[in-house]
Amino acid sequence: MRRNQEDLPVTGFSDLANAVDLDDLRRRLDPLDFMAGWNKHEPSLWKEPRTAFKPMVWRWDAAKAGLDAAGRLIDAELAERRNLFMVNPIEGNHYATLRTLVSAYQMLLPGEKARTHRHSPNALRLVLDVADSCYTVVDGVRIDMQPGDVLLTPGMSWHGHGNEGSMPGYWIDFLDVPLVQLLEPMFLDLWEGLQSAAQTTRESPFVFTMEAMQAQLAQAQPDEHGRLRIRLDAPSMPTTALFMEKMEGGRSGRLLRSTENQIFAVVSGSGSSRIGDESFSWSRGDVFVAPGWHAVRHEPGEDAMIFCVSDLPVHEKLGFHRLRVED
Ligand code: 1HN
Repeated sequence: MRRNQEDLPVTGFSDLANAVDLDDLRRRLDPLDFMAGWNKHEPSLWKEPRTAFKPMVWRWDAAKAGLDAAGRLIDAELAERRNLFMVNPIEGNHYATLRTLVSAYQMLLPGEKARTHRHSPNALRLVLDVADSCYTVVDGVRIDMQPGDVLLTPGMSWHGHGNEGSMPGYWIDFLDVPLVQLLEPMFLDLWEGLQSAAQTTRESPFVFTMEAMQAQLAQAQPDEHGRLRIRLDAPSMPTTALFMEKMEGGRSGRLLRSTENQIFAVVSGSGSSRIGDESFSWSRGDVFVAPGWHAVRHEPGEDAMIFCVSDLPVHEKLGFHRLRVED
């Protein structure tokens, strides 16, 4: 509601000047929408990060069963996107997976189209199970999906999906929507139906194929923390860092604590990870998350590959990033 100047309390400075004690002064400041800094309800600063978001795991077998049931009950046109969001179960949250990021499992049935739109949030997907002819159209270019591919749809790029194959297609979406909601530069435009594709390709700055990532990993040297991981070269994604990490069964990693928020998706293999004080087991298709400043250690039970989406570039660009080796 718009407040007019006339609705504002008429409070002269003399009223403040006449305050007899601190309680009285606070009462007189209240209607002027001032809060006395010595009277804060809760501290505004603290010694170390203390995120409300919780470490969590979401299971692919449950998500698949949910999506298959949804496939009987709602079509992609009506749903706009048939997806299951991974909602961090903290008070007051109905959407975000972590403070800045959201992820969802999505499914498209054979013959279905998910109509084209564009929005300021940056999006990407990790392909789980698809057969032939399941694709995304990004700015008029069709990119066919293969399992393990990472497909980018940067902010304000037109994107929609189609499935002309014989099997349902399943993938995991990752977006910086909660960050955009916080900063508020949200824009959305809708296309009429699915944008047609003038060309089809598997070679584009918007797709990292499993073959290409495997080849790059085969050449990679362990990083300073002993991780065999590559960072996907994605300059079109200013808010997220994308990593593919290969792990050897039985070989645990270092215990690392970083300010970034991290979502991990299991591409292959199984194991468990310590996040903060908890331990989460995982296998192919599962998604688990480490909110900022939680110590993380991966403990693969067998050879595994894990994809990570992190808001690291935001922390780095703003000068907030810190990383501590805990062991
Ligand atoms: C979106 O555009 C897609 O294009 C998936 O498939 C998930 C979640 C929030 C906002 C936009 C998609 C999304 C989304």
